Amino acid sequence: MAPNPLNREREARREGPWWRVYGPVLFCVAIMCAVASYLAYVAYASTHTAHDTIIMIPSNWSLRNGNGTIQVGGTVPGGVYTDLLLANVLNGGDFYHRFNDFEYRWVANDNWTYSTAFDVDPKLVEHERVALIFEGLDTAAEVVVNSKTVGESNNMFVRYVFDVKDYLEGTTVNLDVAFRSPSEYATQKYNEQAVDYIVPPKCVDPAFKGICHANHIRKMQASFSWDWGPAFANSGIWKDWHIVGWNSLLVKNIMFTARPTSTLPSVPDHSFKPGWDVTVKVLCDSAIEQRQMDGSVYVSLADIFSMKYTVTAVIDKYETMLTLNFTLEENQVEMWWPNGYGSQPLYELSAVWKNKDQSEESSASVRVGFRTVDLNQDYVDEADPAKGRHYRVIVNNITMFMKGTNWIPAHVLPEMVTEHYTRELLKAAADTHQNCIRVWGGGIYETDVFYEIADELGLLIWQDFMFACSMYPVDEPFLETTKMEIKMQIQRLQHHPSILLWAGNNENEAALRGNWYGTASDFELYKRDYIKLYVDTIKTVAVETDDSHPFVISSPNNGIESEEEGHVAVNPYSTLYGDVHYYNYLSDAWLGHATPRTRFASEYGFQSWPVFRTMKAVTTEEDWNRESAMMYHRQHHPGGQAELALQIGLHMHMPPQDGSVEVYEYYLYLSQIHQAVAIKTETEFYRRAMSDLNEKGEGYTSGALYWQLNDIWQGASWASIEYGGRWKMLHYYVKKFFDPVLVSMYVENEKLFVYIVSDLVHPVDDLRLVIDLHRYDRKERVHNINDTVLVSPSEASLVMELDMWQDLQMDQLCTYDLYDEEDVCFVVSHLYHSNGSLAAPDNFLLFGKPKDAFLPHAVVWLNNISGPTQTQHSNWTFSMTVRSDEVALFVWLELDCPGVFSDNGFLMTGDVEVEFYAYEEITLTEIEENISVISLTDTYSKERVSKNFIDRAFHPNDIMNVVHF
Ligand code: BMA
Repeated sequence: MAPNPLNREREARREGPWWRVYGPVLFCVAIMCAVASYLAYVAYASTHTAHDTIIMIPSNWSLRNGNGTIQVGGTVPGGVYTDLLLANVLNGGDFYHRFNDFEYRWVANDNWTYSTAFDVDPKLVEHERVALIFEGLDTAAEVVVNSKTVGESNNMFVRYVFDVKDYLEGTTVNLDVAFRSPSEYATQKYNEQAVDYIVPPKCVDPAFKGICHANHIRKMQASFSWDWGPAFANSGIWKDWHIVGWNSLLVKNIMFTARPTSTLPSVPDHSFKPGWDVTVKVLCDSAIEQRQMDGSVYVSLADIFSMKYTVTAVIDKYETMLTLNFTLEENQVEMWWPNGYGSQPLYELSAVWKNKDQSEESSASVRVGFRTVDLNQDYVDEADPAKGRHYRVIVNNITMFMKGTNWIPAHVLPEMVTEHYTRELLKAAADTHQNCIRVWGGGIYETDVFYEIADELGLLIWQDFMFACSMYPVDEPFLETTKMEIKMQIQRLQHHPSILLWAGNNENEAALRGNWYGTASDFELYKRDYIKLYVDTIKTVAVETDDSHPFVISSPNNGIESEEEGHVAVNPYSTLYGDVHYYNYLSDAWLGHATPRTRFASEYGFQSWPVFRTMKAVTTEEDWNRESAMMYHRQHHPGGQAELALQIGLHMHMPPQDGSVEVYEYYLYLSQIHQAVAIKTETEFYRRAMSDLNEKGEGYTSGALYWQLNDIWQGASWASIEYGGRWKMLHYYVKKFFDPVLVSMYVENEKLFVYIVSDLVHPVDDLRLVIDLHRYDRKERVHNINDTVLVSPSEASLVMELDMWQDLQMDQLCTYDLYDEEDVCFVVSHLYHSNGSLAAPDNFLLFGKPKDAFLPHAVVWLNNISGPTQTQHSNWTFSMTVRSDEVALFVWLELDCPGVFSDNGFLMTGDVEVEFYAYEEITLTEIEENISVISLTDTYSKERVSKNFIDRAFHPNDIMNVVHF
């Protein structure tokens, strides 16, 4: 499971002494740097072609610490941690090994300088303007050219352009980028602010094991730690950079807005291709200040449209925006659709600037899509405004239920995240029927390639601005840099069809109203600051820069209602307005009785641990105990260990601690079962609530974004995918509970309610719904009820209401010794088309708790493993039959090869055919040697497992390595 370069490197390190391991690594890195520099140049040159313009990207960097005791090679783009790792200054195997976050903390506490020297083409300085352009500096740095300071940075999310024409004396230029320790810088800012008043939190919760004052530095907030991640506060030139000499305009971004010229149909009609009024804004860095400049812009859209515009650029403070309009006729382009609603056609849009005498040109190109987005907040009942407002997403005139999740940084060091890994994670979202990803506000504005992949996969992006779980300063420099950040990020990202909306912050309205950081005694002061930052500054800049996407001030938030209540609502978690983040670790998560019937659930979740194979890579034997220091170290959520133990213990037997590795593995596995069923329960609740209101006006739920998709490291977290890419049990459940058609069951007042929820835009009739009643002690169903049903489009409807005693006859069919009937039986749903194929994934509901249920021990084994074959999913598809001698719960298959199973974590009442889709070439023998299978009753006792193993007569080809170490 290692799509990430760091993991591959880890493998390499295990294999030999450093010189054998690092020799090739360093050689490869050197080659890669040279190739990357060249490719960066080519990439830059291809999107920003220049006639007379000169662009240079010198690549020989070195790195030294504050007092010069450490001097190593530097990588740009990159970061200090990676360079120190490659130079073997940081050791200890895997970057995330054990307590490395503590052991490497000194790196964040030191100052670091990147230096390079290069020869300058004398022609460069002959240009009107010569600038050093950094697409990203992380974070507080002084930029020094030939011993003179040319500029400073203080915001990781801002693009810096430093004028250097007057500093490039001589042929060789020395460039230093001197970064201040991020922790020391943040502390200084906090102290300076505290002279006036404190902008809290004073520090993160001790459970985070983090660094204080992230809110005082414009940097990835989670790099100072979070409740799912470690503190590794990096420094470095983390994005591309170059030196440019130019005379007129340098194109840097293209913004794109398209509005249909006719009303879009309210049911998707893929043959309908409306005309579009298009506005293209070409954003340029100008070589001269405050003048007008004549020239021309050539705009082209794929091979559909091209036009030369003669323009007079009006230059404002070195920045120029050229606005060009055109109209596309009907049938010229196809519409872009979110995942599940149609395809994602993308069109190349390019703009080429040429100055008047055509001596200079510069260009950029982006891929765009044609769609409309809206966040509708109409009253749910015009006649009764007290019932609140909708919060529903409308794309291309279709109201769509948002199914998705929240994205955090895929690694604490952005330079470690490859395009391949980003694609794998986003594809895992799309492959599980998701259509919306919230880029959460404590990470980074993601890479261009992240949004390009989202465009391709039809994933709508709810884009937070990077302010999370804190109060923030509002001094002038802070507001100034924030304005630049918001404007630049919107200008960079706005053209992507995947962008759904902008949101000002994560949970800061809720934090202020709920007094999370002790602000209540000075509420008015902090409220004033809140409004100054998010309303007066961020909202103003966002709305001025882009009028083509909705803007909301916070998440959670009551939308229009929050604004009407003065931006800090009395209850930002209102179920009648806006979105809600809901976490409840104390009540029974498998019942979910306390879940709020919100308009839009933008965060909810439960923790689990990665499986043993993942934990093993960064731990040693002494850590393999759920109470070990290591496990507490990697549990950053305050009270998280106890909450997990509570939730697991509510439903399953917690294996007694005997110090064995098996018991440790069982604990990790049980945590994943708890999480998968808990989030399934809650998500189904939200989906069932999409079509009606209760008497309080709650309902019309229109989105469920669980917390969280991915992991930043190997630790306790809410993620559905482990660090490295392995799907947790939850992610297999996501694929089922987000299916366009869901059969969902729950029990209330001794009745089984069966809903069908459909996101399909067309009705489906002639379906047969079967509810099977099963006992745990026999594989054949004991009763079934079936009916023909019709699935209405975009609707949740109650299709069966069964009395547990009269209809399901549980009092007769589910008795066993002294067990309650509920503890002996469970139900499984099937929905079939008339031709017998499945119209929805099978679903289940356990009436009792497995720990109270009569569960015979199940022996599960694998039979007939074969492959590889080529399928649409993978070139290396393996198939197998999973068998069990009894009903088996939460059957879990595991392999170390990157790839996914067609199903996992399932219930077995008979044989199950499963496929494994390997991402990389692997042989049948490797699969057979590596695969393992476990089910719930294996966790009851090691002895019982081995006894059953010995008792049974197996076919010699059957595989039954119940636990695999
Ligand atoms: C919300 C998020 C994150 C956090 C998660 C789990 O508060 O916005 O800040 O990681 O819940 O606690």
